[in-house]
Amino acid sequence: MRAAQKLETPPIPREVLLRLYREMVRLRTLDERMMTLQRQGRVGFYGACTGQEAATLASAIALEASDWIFPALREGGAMLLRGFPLVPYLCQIFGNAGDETKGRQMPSHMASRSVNQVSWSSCIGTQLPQAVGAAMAARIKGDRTVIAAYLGDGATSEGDFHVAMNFAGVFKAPVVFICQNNHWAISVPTAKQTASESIAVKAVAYGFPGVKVDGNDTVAVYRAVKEAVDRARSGGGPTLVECETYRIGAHSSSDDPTRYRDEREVEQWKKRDPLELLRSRLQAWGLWTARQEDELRAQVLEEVNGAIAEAEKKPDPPRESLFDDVYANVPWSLREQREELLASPPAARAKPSP
Ligand SMILES: Cc1ncc(C[n+]2csc(CCOP(=O)(O)OP(=O)(O)O)c2C)c(N)n1
Ligand SMILES: [Mg+2]
Repeated sequence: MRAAQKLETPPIPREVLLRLYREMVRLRTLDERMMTLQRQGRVGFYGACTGQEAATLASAIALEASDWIFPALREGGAMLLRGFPLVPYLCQIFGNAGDETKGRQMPSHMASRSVNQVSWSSCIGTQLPQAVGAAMAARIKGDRTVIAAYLGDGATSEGDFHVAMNFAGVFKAPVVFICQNNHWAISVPTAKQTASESIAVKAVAYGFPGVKVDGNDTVAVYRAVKEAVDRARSGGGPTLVECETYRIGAHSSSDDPTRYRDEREVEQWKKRDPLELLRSRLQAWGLWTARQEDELRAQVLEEVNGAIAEAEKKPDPPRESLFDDVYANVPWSLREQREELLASPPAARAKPSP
C-alpha cells in the first residue's frame, strides 16, 4: 500500500467518501466473482470495471437520483450505487426470469428505469447522441435533469462522438460527457486513437470546457464531475471530463490481453489502484482502520456470494415473453407463432461455453 497522505481533513463529505469506498470494494468483489463464474461456464459473458472503480463510481455519485446515466461499457456498477438491488442485477447477467429486461440483452448490459440508467452501449459511441437528445428533452420540458454520457477513449474516434459534442455545445445541452480513458480500446492503445494532446482538449473546438483528471483519484473525479454537473444544471451547458485511468483486466471475458499488451504496463498501473489510493487516504484522515477493512471485505463477499446463489436459482424467462412488449396489438402471425411455441416441448437450457 502507498504511504498515507498527510491531509488534515477530507476535501469532500466523509459520508460520501465512505460510501464510495464500500461501493468500490463491492464492485471489485463482484467483478472478481463474475469473471470466475464466467470461466466456470455459469455465465456467458462478463465485462469488468476493475481499475476503473473511482472513475465510474465517484462520477456517478456526483449526480442526483433524478439525473440519467447513459453508460458506455463499464458503468453498470453505478446502478448498484444508485440503489438497484444486487439479485436482479445478477439475474441480468444470468439472463433469467429475475431479469427486468427479460434476458433479452447480452450479459453485463443491465438497465433499469427505477434508477434512471440505460443499458451499456456495445455499439461504440451510439449512446452519445442519445444522451444529448435526452438532455435536450429535459431542457425543453424545463426540468432540472442532467445527463451523464459516458464514453471510452475508443469512442472518441466515432462520428457519433463529434455529432454529440457539437450539438451539445451549440444548444448548451445539460449533459456531462465522462470519458474513461483507460488507455486501451480492446487492443488499440490511446496513442493510436488520437493525435490530440489529450481527449479533454477536444471540447475546446466545440465551445465548452474540457478537463482532464486523474481517474484513479476518487476525490479528483468527484470534484470535477460535481462541478460539471452543477454547471449543466444551472444552464451553463456541457463539459467533457476526461478521467485518465487504466483497464487492469481483459477487455471482456472474451479477450486475452497478453496477446497485445506488455504485462509490465499493467503492473505499473496496479500500483495506482484506485481502491488502495482511497483506502490509504481514508486511513490518513482517521476514517478507516484495518479492522473495518477486514469486516467490510468479509461482509461484501458474503453479500455477493449470497446474491449469486439466490440469482442463479431462478428459472429461464418464460418462453412466451419473447412476444411481449413489441406490439400493442399483436399481429395474427405472431399470435400463431406464440401458440406453436407453447405447444412444443421446451428446449433444454443451453449452457454457456466457458
Ligand atoms: C461501432 C463499433 N465499432 C467497433 C466495435 C467493437 N468494439 C467493442 S468494444 C471496442 C473498444 C471500445 O474501447 P473504448 O471506447 O476505449 O472502451 P473500453 O472498452 O476501453 O471501456 C470495440 C472497438 C463495436 N462494438 N462498435
Ligand atoms: Mg478504452
